[in-house]
Amino acid sequence: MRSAALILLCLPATLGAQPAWREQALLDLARSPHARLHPVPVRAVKLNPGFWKSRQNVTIEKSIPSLLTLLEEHGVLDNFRRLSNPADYTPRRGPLYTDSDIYKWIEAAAWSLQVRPDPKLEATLDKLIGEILSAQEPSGYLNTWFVEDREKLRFRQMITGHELYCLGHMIQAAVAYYRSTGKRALLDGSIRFTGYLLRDFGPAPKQPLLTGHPELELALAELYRLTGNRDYLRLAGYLLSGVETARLKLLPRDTAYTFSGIPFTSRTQFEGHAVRALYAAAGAADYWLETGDAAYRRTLDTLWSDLAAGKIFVTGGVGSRASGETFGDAWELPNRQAYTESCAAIAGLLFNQRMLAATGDAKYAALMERALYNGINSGMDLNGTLYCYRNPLATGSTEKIRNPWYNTTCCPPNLQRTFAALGAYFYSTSKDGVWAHFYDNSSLDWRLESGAALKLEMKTGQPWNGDVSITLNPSKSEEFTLYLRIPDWSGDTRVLVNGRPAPESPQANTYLALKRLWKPGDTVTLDLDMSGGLIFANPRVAEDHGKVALRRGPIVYALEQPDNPGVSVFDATIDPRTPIVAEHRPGFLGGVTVLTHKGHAYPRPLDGEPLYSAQPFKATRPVDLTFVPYYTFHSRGPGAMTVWIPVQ
Ligand code: FUB
Ligand code: ZN
Repeated sequence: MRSAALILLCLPATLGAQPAWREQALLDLARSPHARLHPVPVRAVKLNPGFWKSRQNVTIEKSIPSLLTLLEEHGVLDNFRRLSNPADYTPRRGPLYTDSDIYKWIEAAAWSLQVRPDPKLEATLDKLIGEILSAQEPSGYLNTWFVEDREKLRFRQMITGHELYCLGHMIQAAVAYYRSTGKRALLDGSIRFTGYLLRDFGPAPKQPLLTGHPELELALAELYRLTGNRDYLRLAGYLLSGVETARLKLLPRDTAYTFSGIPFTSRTQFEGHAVRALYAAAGAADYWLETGDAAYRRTLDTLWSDLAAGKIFVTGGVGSRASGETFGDAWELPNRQAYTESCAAIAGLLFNQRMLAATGDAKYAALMERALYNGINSGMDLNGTLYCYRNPLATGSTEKIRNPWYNTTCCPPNLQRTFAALGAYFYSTSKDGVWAHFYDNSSLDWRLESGAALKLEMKTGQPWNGDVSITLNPSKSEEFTLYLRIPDWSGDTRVLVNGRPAPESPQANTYLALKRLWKPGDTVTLDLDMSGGLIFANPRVAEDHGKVALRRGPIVYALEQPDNPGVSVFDATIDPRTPIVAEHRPGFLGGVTVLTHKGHAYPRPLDGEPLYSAQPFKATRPVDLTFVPYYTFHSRGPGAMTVWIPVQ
């Protein structure tokens, strides 16, 4: 194992000139030496009317404003105000991590300003940021929990205390607000707090540090990218190096649960708290993007395979056990008991986003897409005011999964920051061209890395239809490569360039590289294979054995009670010999394609049948089944729902 001190010495001291704030990407890898792909700024991508535009609209118009009201009602802002006003005797409210909720909300609102400038919202943000910073101590320390009687506990409860988790979200909010407005107040505040850490904490003889809830690692990497100050990356490396196990007297159960405190590079599987583990992996991927450390790459590959081979739900959700909010064993993927926190799916998205940037391998984009369209999208309802903490794959008739508020309200602003910035996940550049990762109506207004301006317009019926048309408008004719993601689900994809078949045949789950002299007005069309259909789980997934899930394009479907009167969704079976028919219903659930199927149910409802029988139960009663996109589940209120259906 390399010592922390050695790791620190190996890092070069400076980073080249940083782009102006308006030019900085969502994840700014422009100068990251080990990034193959470079994300684009949020403002460079406009989502046009279509699937994601309506989700983004509802986020900006309803979800972000209504959550601020709720955060105010629950005292999250007052927790700061009371500290700067000695006459205010209001007690602190909420769990110890509420500071992170307002920071995440600020991040979401900040990204939204790039999508839709809003002077009133910006003025609100300025005011809130002023109030938050008024509570910052002269030392730079800022946390509303570890004050007054609890001041003596600062950095003494590092497994559970969330101090560094809150700082991580403060930094991310500050970076977003700076990139959206050029305003530095919150950024300077977060730099002051980070400076406080750097002074007193680190390898011996300084005091030891543990993130406890990883998140700061990602934030420090981004703060390094923004400022060029390598000390921030060194601190991330120190946290990931996990060299303080002995000084902090950490037990194996602590380091497993928190996914911190032992060398990240010694990890061989995902375990413990799912959000913590996946944020740690995202932070470690950031560290690899900056350092190229091969041990990190090996560990990240091992962990990714562990996730993809046995620990991710078909919806892209993650986290099998509600108790402790943890990963389970491989293939332990329970449907109704699934914990699958919205934040865990988002953390998985962030991990895969970084792996994709490092490698350009479509397998990472496939997992991003699976989560985005399903297990993340389900986290916020169609009206933008109800949220899922858990996103199970089956519910009973009375489970209330969608709620306006959670005392632990980490998920709502996490969903908002994802949807507000979503366009920037769609495209990247590399030194040889431009990459399209996902397909929706959108315009890219950015530039190639040669410096030539590039406008690109994408028109599509995705995710309901397979047609995609892309018009490229480079400022002048230029040779570069257009990398098009051929989705893992599209077995037979046709690609035409200016009406002629692409020189190479597209392969599912790869990027098709179209290198040519591109001229203004050139067009590319894709015909994605929407035939879709059944998904079978590895038989080791005991819960799904003998069952199938339905998928069409990137969308996973569910059988919900309101669409299937006369049969319990738990008594329905699929007949694999009978077609699954897609039918678009423009006015239904915001406009969706439903799937219908002539399946079978048991002659009598199973809840009236014996628990055990010497004869097999046979579903012989023909029934018409209608499936809706999983992400819309419970749009009509709580009710029975299931993704996996037995095959008869
Ligand atoms: O602990 C802070 C947040 O609350 C975590 O990220 C979530 O999993 C929830 O436990
Ligand atoms: Zn959450």
